[in-house]
Amino acid sequence: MGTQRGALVVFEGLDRSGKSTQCQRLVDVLRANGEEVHHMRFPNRSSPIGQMINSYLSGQAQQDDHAIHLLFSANRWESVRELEERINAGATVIVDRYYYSGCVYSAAKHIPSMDLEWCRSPDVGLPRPDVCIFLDISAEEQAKRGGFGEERYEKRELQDRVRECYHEMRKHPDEHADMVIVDAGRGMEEVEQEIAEVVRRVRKNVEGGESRLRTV
Ligand code: 2DT
Ligand code: MG
Repeated sequence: MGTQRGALVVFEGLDRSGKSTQCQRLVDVLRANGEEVHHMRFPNRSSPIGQMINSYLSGQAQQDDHAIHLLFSANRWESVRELEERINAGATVIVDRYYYSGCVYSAAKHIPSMDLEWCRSPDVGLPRPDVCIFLDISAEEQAKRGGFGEERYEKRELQDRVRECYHEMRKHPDEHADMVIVDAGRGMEEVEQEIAEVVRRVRKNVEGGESRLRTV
């Protein structure tokens, strides 16, 4: 019998939803329990493709909207082997943003040739998460937390459209089964506890279930 595979846990949410903080906390707690954990985030700005993405996001470079969309997807594909290897070696892999971000930030631009389905297609075949924890935050709460940064997508109007696209995406039959909404407008500890519960349940399912990793 081979090694029991690990779970693939994805975090999604708008900017200021507390996503990166909650990811880090989960990683820390699991590691403190002696678990094998691998933490990734997309975009991974360190690769050559990631550097192109970073230049685009920071406003230093321009890109056609389709081209940048495909670069974000390519940035996931260039990590796919590492992702699969870690999972198959038994690690819990925790990912901060994945193809859901790829879909919704692009679709929110409302470009006719870039609907959700088109946006999703270059990611078809990637490892499918065992759960996508969607940290949901209202426009009001997001505004209260204030301080959008300077990057390209950190604008009120686009963020509102991104929120709509996340909820739209959740209607897709596959996405619906995987996406768990967590109300991220609450205190950090409360949100953390709910996430821990979701992750406990998912890891138990993976341990008890069919070991093969599914694909998007
Ligand atoms: P961070 O602030 O989390 O670094 O994200 N984005 C992200 C996309 O438009 N497409 C994608 O595929 C991914 C992964 C979301 C930087 C911005 O990049 C957006 C916010
Ligand atoms: Mg950001």
